[in-house]
Amino acid sequence: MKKQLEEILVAAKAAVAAAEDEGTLKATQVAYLGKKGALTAILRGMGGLSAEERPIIGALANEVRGEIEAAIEEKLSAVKAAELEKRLQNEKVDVTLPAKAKKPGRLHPLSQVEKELSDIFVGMGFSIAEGPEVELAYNNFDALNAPADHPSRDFQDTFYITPEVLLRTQTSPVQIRAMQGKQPPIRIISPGRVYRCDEVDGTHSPMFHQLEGLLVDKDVSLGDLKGTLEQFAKLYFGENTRTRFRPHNFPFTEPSAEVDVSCFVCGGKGCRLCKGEGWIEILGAGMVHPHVLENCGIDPNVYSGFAFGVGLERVVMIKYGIEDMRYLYENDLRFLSQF
Ligand code: 2U9
Repeated sequence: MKKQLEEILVAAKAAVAAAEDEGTLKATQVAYLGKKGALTAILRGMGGLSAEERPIIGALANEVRGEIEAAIEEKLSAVKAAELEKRLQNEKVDVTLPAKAKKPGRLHPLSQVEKELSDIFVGMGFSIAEGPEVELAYNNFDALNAPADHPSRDFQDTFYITPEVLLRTQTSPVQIRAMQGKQPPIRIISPGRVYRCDEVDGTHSPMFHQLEGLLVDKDVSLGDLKGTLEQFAKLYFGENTRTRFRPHNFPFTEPSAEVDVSCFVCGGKGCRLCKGEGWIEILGAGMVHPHVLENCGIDPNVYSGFAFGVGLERVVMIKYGIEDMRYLYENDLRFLSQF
């Protein structure tokens, strides 16, 4: 029996040494120390031993059990440590590897210019006003002193939804809504989309963007308009920029003007951008027509105002030397990522 016990010990130690994972070690434990295991079978046979032999074999059997248990315990912690080490190796993150470059997005050039212009006028005390793109013909034309036979009202120039409802052709109805709601002082700008029945080409699109401004108060003069737009031109195009007002005609302003700025590339000498003129047309403006004030419930004998409008596509194209407006709508990243 002593020999059998020694053989069991050798075999169990060999099995433990050969085991490489927790499962095999557990199976080895059952095979040697479990209820139906090899050592238990020996202990069961001890009944046939003499009184002298029994304690000796008993002590040896306990010793063997202890050794097998200790071997299993030791190997188990070695296997667990190895498994942990393997997992740590596999899950290792090399924090020194260069990160994947992120390509940050940016605002569309039209949005950038809208923000730049808005920031200047907000800095002068104007608030930003918005309104619907689907408008009443009354707010878009009648209230703005454009009579029923005005050419801009033609079906060929305006997208009508019904005879009374249309896609706004300018952002001026936003200012009409502002005046209908309150008495002066009013100082607002209205950036936004507008729609006209135009064929698409390098300088036309049926949808484009405007930014208009309106100031109504007591004693507002043409001098205030000139000062405001001169200051705007200097802030946007540079301190040395000069402005020029040329007489024009709009139904909603009287007097009206087209406003040029001295060319910011050549300073007025004449170059490719200004087509040799030295001047670039940038804005339309004028004193709000008394009929427009009256239409909105504001007394033109007490109040006066000025208004101006600028096409944002035109400003973007001049600023960046873009020759065809269609680039602005194609959403081609090769174009957009340049701004
Ligand atoms: C109210 C009264 C008057 C807005 C104005 C212009 C002159 C103008 C053009 C610029 C380029 C249109 O996009 S464009 O083609 N705009 O020349 N706009 S005065 O006048 C107003 C607005 C609101 C109540």
